[in-house]
Amino acid sequence: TGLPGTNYERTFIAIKPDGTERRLVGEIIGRFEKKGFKLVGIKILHPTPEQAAKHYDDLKSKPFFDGLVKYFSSGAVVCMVWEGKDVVKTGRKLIGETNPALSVPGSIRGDLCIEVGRNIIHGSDSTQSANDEITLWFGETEVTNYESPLEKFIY
Ligand code: 3AN
Repeated sequence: TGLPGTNYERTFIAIKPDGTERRLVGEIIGRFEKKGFKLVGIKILHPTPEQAAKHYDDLKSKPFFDGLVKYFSSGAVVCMVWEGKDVVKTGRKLIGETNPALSVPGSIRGDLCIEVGRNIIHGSDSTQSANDEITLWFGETEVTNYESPLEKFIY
């Protein structure tokens, strides 16, 4: 974005209520951190059904939409912004396929969950939806720009 310390693209990652409830927050953050991505925004909140519906607006014609909104607004969600080279695409790889049954071992869903309707984590599927989702969940002052000199060991 041109701001100091902001050299790469960003993605929106959310740990859904089942992930939070199952105490997988540290595990999931650890995987993104160990990969080398930079955490630039984080908060925990209990979404309203309205917020959940807005977040999944592109899926509103799907038969599972109502259940999805109920699930996403059923408890505490950890909302994060992660930054790094190709973080949108690579973040999706770390997460695995939408259906955990098709997710390879080693991926978050492949290792940690079973059901598509309880797949513990969300990650933006494009840089466009990343921007939209970051704007939906975070205020401008809630996402930081900080220099990370140790990134010279990553890039
Ligand atoms: P992803 O989360 O991998 O981007 P999307 O955007 O197609 O996948 O779906 C969003 C969420 O909707 C999924 N994470 C999952 O919780 C739910 N979902 C997707 N497909 C189904 C399905 N066939 N049945 C039930 N829930 C689904």
